Amino acid sequence: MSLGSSVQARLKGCKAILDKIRGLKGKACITFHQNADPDALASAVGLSALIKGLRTNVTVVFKPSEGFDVASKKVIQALNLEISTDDRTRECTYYFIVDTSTPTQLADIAREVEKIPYAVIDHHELNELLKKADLSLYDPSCPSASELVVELLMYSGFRPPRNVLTALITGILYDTKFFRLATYETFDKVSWLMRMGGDYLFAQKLLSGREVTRSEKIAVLKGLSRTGLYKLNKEWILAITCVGAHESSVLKELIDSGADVALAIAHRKDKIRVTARASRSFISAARKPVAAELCSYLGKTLGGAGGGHSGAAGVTIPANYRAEELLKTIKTYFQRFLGLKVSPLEIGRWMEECE
Ligand SMILES: [Mn+2]
Repeated sequence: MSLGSSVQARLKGCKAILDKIRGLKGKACITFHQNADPDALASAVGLSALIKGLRTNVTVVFKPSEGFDVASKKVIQALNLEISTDDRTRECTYYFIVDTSTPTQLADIAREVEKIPYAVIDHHELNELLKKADLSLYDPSCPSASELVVELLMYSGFRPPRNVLTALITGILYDTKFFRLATYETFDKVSWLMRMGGDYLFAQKLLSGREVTRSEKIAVLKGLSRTGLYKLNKEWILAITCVGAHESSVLKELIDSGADVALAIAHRKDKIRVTARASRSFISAARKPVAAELCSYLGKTLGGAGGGHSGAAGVTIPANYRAEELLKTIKTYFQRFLGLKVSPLEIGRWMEECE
């Protein structure tokens, strides 16, 4: 998709969603992916302010599918954001699903969403919710969902309160990894948020002062010590590890240390969660949304559901798969989709740890 055509599609999406909001009645519900990060949080908060601003008689409630992550909790508290959860006295008349690409990411809310018309505002690669959506504002080339909500705000003429503007800056900073993934449009939007009263410095401070807990340090060190290394043909490196928690931190270290693709496998109750990361250089050489495609392939093949972005994705599969079967499926993906042969470099201990 060229940038020109995606701008046009987004304008159309903005217009349709604003028309919908202007005609809303009853109770609008907003939901987003489980363990919501600041991008999901800010998108929801921005959208909620917009709906309330345009339709004072509409009730807006948040339906978090499984709560917020640590960074989001900090943003909510520091900016004093109002998260109005459900009173359950009335049914939702319309749903807005933000920053989410599969029904699985909505956990229990997925069943409810099925029965009610919904709009999708999202930027993930391969979105499975679009098929049944009433309306959508969707652009996988947009680095954050918050930017799509900012576009709605800019287009609507409504000016949200300062704390919401600042929250949207945190959403953008978070998903662009402090502008490393920014496009020129990202800067336009952050500039608009600042001109309207958003506090960039505060947003930045809120996200950067991260303390690493002892359990996270141990998880990272364990994850690294168990890692198995594989060659993808001759030039690329695949790293696989098995951890109990803090997958993203372990994977970040692996990619920073030179892995082109890194996978963390974690047993969760009756499920296995596979989290994937791919380096920028590998994605551009492959010309494919590698992490998202791999996770969606694993989901389809092993009976789960997965998705995400080209550089970061996840999939949940049933717990009855052994590490060896999983590795075989991973090998098939690289061979079939990318024409890359997976061969061991140093297999590490991840397989024993995963049993
Ligand atoms: Mn996002």
